[in-house]
Amino acid sequence: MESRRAKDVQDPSGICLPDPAVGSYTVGIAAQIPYIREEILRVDNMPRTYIAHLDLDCFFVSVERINDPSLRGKAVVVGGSATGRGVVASASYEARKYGVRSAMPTGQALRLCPNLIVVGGHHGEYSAYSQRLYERMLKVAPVVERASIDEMYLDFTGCESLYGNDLPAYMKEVQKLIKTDFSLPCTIAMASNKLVAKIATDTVKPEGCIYVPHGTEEQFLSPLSISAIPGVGKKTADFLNRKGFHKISDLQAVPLKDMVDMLGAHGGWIHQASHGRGSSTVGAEHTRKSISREETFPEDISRTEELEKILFALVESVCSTLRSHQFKSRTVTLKLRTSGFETFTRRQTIEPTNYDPTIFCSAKELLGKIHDGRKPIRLIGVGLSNFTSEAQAELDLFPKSDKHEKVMQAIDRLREKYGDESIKIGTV
Ligand code: TTP
Ligand code: MG
Ligand code: MG
Repeated sequence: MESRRAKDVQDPSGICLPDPAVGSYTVGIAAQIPYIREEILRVDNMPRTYIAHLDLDCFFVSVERINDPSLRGKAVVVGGSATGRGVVASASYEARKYGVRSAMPTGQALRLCPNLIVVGGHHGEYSAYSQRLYERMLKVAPVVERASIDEMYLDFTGCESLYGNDLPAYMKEVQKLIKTDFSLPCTIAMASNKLVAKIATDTVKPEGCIYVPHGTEEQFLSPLSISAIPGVGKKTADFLNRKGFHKISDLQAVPLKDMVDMLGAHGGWIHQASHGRGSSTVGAEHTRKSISREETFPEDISRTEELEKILFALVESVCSTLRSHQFKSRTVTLKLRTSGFETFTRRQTIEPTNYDPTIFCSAKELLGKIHDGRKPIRLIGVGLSNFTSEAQAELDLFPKSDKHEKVMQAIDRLREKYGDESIKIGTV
């Protein structure tokens, strides 16, 4: 039988790699795990990447404190009711001293902390703050990626001299700016990649600021608990603990092959993460193929009118982002999760638009198809995709309503000047 010899193939990046079809065992794993291949392809003489991860501190509580300053300095949670129903969405750091945490039943939180103040949520407001902060951060960093309602990555690569060759000091300025202009406390971590920056944020919360110098990633991670790695949930942590792994340094000592044998492809990811290797690609929102927002409710909601109210706030938020990038969307997706964790999605194709009422009508219609007005719902989300530029949409033979566009442009200008709450569109 003809023996197959590993032959080199020229990768488009210019680096020679063994042909995965005939490669060694390591290449076999690498071929199954795309990010390992990505690591191999990374070229050394690239500019240093400076990625900041920003996460607002006890976000929902912080917004409530803006509206009611008497809540400052107190043990407060947003979510659930004073009678103990529902779950905690956000807990103030004063409440956390008693062991109160997000996702904990409010009744349990009240038992741990009898003086706890329980506040209902204002979801539209949280989305509005999130949107305004994102738009402000687009003026601070050249590329910004929103990771959730209260966190984002900012890519400062190449901006060192612009900020006095002291980006870590500039992060403190950004933190101050957010406190002054938005009255929101936040934590910022800067590192060479998104993973290390995200892990670092949690080590200095609240109101912390940290820089993990390039080349010290492994050292920084080694004393941390394995559960600090995003993706190491309770199940994986318990499994690894049983095997005697507690700190990230314990994982760093395990060869890739053993890690993959233990946990499959997930083990490959954990191996990379434990060594502080991660992606430093920060995606600008306008390069994304979709824009979506979702809300998990502190208490399940069944009433259609209530769901529609929240849905409208979400639609306003996604449409405003869409317009800021001069895009129109052809596809509207609605997501619902029931109290029993069943998730439903439905989508609809419409004429390209970025007009809130049109997208809301579509989302409302989708909601009517999945929700019977009785089932308790814990999460609702809306997504827009299948984008076209505003200019392209005009060429797409769809009649364009000039009047609607002018109204929305005027609304966006007013919101920019006076804030998102300054003007509201009726949902009737
Ligand atoms: P997080 O950033 O995870 O939490 P946080 O901002 O309240 O606190 P931290 O200082 O630790 O960052 O989530 C952001 C918001 O998302 C949070 O304020 C409320 C909401 N949320 C939920 O509704 N349910 C949840 O289980 C979690 C974790 C968050
Ligand atoms: Mg937060
Ligand atoms: Mg967060």
